[in-house]
Amino acid sequence: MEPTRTFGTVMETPRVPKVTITPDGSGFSRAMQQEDWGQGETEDASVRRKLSTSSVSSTGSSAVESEDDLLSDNESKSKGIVMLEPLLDTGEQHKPWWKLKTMVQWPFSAIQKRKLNWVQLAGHKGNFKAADEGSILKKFSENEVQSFEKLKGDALLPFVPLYHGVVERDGESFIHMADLLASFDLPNVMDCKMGVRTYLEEELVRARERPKPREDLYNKMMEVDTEGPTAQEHSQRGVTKPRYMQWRESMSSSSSMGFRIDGIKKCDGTCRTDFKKTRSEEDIIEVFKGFVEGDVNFIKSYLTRLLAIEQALKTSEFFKQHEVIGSSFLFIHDHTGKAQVWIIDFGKTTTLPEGHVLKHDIPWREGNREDGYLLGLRNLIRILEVMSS
Ligand code: I3P
Repeated sequence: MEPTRTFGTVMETPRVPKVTITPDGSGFSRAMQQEDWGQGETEDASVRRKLSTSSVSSTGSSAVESEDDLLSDNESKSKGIVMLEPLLDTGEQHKPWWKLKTMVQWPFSAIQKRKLNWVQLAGHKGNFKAADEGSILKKFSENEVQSFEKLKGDALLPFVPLYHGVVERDGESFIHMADLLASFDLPNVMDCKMGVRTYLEEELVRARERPKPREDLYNKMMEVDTEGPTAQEHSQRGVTKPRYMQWRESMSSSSSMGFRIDGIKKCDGTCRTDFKKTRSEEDIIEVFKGFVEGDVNFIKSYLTRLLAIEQALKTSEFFKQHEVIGSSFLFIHDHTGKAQVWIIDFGKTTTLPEGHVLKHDIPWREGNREDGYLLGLRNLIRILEVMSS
């Protein structure tokens, strides 16, 4: 029997298989089947085509493209499908892209697992390609590239993935960056999306001028709360993107706390994104406890790192001059005791006009572009302080 640590204590308990919950609301778990890998060339090819004709990245899509352009891609994303390209030693460019439900148990061998350890969490459904050992390629996004360029020499540099520049692969542009998981052995990963607002003001303006109700977002809303959509949204079976995002923020802790837990991947390969209604401090603490399996040392390490980030933000010019939307903290730890927090995803991080700076800790009113990032960080710090004491 394997010892399982609970918060503050160590108990002997049988190892219970982790529940795997699909983000598409199907509500059941299963290991990934062979058919998930080889499903029809046609669908793969069509998704690949869509990807290759757009600059969609995990977070940068909406700023640059209309909702129309994104819809079909979003349909697959909203079903929890992430696109991964296997890192194989030979012929990798001729293999089909693998379709993976984000919520599956990994059926990979240990070596494959290690090679795919950069698998992203839901909520960051960007398109990644394998690169040289210790690095990954992420679908190009102008905002993200500009952010990385400006972060060179900024106080935040030690907290963001190492950026190696933009590279071309198979006719597409990718951002070449460090694989944050590479130095971990079977890492546990948690993604917390920062900010009280997760959409850009320009998305709001666009939706107002040209409302585009989306059925996939309506369905996602219905999966969580059948009373979520308004009568009109029910009748049109669609909700606009900002409306969905605002609803997501209010259902979770984004609006109230300035951050939300978006996904967790444990070292056993199980992955959860069913945190849409995780809003209260108590619920958040429970999730953190489960994530670190009761080991308060991880909480302390995370806290130390968040405090360092808070200090860096105070002097960061980049932070002052940018509206930081949809960026996350990636919490990573493994059985060796190593724990880190990284700031990731700058696809929706936008430069403010000359002379405009943000406080990041005052309420958002349309036009002020405030993001509530610091509110989120302070709440996270406070919660971890409570836990570590
Ligand atoms: C998604 C999440 C993503 C967002 C995506 C949403 O909702 O808010 O951040 O992508 O929009 O569907 P959920 O977490 O409930 O799955 P962006 O941050 O890139 O806007 P999308 O469907 O337009 O990709």
